[in-house]
Amino acid sequence: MPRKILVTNALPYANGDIHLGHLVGYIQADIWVRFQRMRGHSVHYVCADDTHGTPVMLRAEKEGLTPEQLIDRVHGEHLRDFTAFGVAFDNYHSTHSAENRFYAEDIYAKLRAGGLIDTRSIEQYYDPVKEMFLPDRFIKGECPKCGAADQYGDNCEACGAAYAPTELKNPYSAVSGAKPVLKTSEHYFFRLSDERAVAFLREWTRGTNAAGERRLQAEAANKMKEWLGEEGENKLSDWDISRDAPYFGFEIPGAPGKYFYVWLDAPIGYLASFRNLADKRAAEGESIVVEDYTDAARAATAGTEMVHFIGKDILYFHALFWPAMLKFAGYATPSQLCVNGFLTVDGAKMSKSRGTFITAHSYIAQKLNPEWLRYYFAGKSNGTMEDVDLNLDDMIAKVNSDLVGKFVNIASRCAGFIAKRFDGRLASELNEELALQWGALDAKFQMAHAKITQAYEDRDYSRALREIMALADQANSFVNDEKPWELAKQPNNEARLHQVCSIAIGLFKALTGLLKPVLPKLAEQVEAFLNIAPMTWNDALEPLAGHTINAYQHLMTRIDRKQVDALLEANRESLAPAAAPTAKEAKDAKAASSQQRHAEKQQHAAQAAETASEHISIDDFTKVELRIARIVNAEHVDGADKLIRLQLDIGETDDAGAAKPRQVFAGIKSAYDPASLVGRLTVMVANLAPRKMKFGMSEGMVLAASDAEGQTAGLFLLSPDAGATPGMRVK
Ligand code: B3M
Ligand code: ZN
Repeated sequence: MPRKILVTNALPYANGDIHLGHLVGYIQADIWVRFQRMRGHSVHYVCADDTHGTPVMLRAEKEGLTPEQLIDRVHGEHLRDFTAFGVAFDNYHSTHSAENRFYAEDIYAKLRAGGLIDTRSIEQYYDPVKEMFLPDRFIKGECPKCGAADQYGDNCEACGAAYAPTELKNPYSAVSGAKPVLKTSEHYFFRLSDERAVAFLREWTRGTNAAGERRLQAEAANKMKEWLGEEGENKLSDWDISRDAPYFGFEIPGAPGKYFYVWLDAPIGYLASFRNLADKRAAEGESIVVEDYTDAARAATAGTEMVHFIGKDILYFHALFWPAMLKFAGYATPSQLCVNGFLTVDGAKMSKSRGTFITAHSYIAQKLNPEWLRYYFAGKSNGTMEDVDLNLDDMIAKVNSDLVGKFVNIASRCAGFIAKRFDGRLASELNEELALQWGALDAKFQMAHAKITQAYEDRDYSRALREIMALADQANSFVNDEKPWELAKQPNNEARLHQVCSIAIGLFKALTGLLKPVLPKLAEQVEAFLNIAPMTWNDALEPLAGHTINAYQHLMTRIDRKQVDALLEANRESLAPAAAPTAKEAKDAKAASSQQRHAEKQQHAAQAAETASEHISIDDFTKVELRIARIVNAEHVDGADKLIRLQLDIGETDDAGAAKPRQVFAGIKSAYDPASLVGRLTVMVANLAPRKMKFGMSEGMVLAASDAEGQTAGLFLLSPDAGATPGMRVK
């Protein structure tokens, strides 16, 4: 029975460019969609721009546009970029659409009828000049903990403290510079803490999809456990779903001047895009029954699935608010969440000054082949939430050796003979010995096929590609052993040459079919060259005996390091002062739990790093309090393979005047025997926020040197010259 799956990708914000960090999740989803379709399943694949909220409103104003004009322009840019990378949505819609308003109002009305909407007065900062309430990210001031200047309203990038914007010292509005005033206003809340919601989410977490696969990856399920707490416990807080005018969004019915918070209608955009798709298709005479996917009862009968691909920073919204909203509005809940990690480039956060904050558009403009990146990202995707690192040298090596050196090479070495000597016709029979060889190779392909199928299903594309490349190795050894270029020079070996090349072309066809979800463009070129219909998953391994193929056309070039350098250069920004960071509204959810705050903080940090310049001021440096420390004790930690527990004397004492060393867990066990450390001096960061670890509190950090890869060359603790004493400041 074919599966009926609605697949979505997270909706990118309509106020920024698509960059390679976005593409990880989109390429992963697109590969899965193409694979499922090749298998004969029915898939609708939709996405949209996430258009609402304060940042879009302010950005439009800055550019002298209406929000509608801004989101129109960005919509075109986003769709252009996805299309260029082969991410082939059936529909790319917008959350600022009639369909989205309909679903948002419908879901809200049903939640309200179900007693899950509350109103409450809350006090919030208000910009008296701009006459608007300020999201946390638009309030700045001095950190209440460490006093660092110019910190955002929710957390301090200097000391890491999290706080409410009202705790900032000398706050000012990042919009107008005015001193904000506290103002009360009525907000609407979705009662996530209702015990019905908690009970439902516990059960939903444990579910599986139609293929029997778990709804949530192991790491996501663990997060859910953490958020939901133990059975009987209720750790969820209600969710603030309204914002006051002025706001770019949908006004809440019956609540003039109140708007749905952008995150309320963002995921509803999945449904809106799907409805819009169905309407477009209906006009072309094709019918998609939307309710079979959206209505809880009908979806259960129809056996449809809804699968969301998202980044790990928005798990909280998709695993708690979203399923609960759908459930209590009578809508079908998600069958599965596929969560991907963040992208790093050459092991570090993407950076504008290094040129590693690479936009999708620049990659295309520099004429790099999008399928190189698809192949590389696929090889780095294993179906978990782990971060993905784009190592540019590694990408060059992989693409050149796997795709050009192994895969394309099979065809380029054999196709010419078929065209020149045999009129483009593949052999229809094999001699006994070659038939045996072919049989053995075919058996290997058949066996691997099942494993590759499972790997794609699991979104473990790296495993799939390893299997496929092992098959390519087999095919290459066959060609290397048979040496068609030598057969071609020998008299009376025409038949063997014909058969050998035909076998090789058959294997090449099979490899192409297996790679097709990852490399759709290349596969299309190969299908044209082989003169065959678009391959499905099951006919990839069908032999081509006696078939006539077309002339071989060049399929793929190698990557040249120069192209990659030019790409970095094109993305490198001068060391201009950091641009105002794009605020993300996700941050100001008042009722956010600390876990949500944590996820958001990670996002802020990532954003800050994206926009920060490479230089820091002396003030930034002096924020780090470095002190000489004496290691007074060092010991192994039970159950930790990397850590040593250190007691560090930096001259601090307790109330009674007794020495009070700091406890620090240091990841230096691979390099040091604890006994050898006792008594020596080193340098510690003394004002790092204390961190609760599994083994106890860690109250700082010691400094050690290591190479870029981390530790292949060892780890080296720093020591001061003779004369330094515990507690001295290092500056
Ligand atoms: N626009 C946040 C993000 O791009 C948000 C996703 C919405 S998915 C419904 O990370
Ligand atoms: Zn601070």
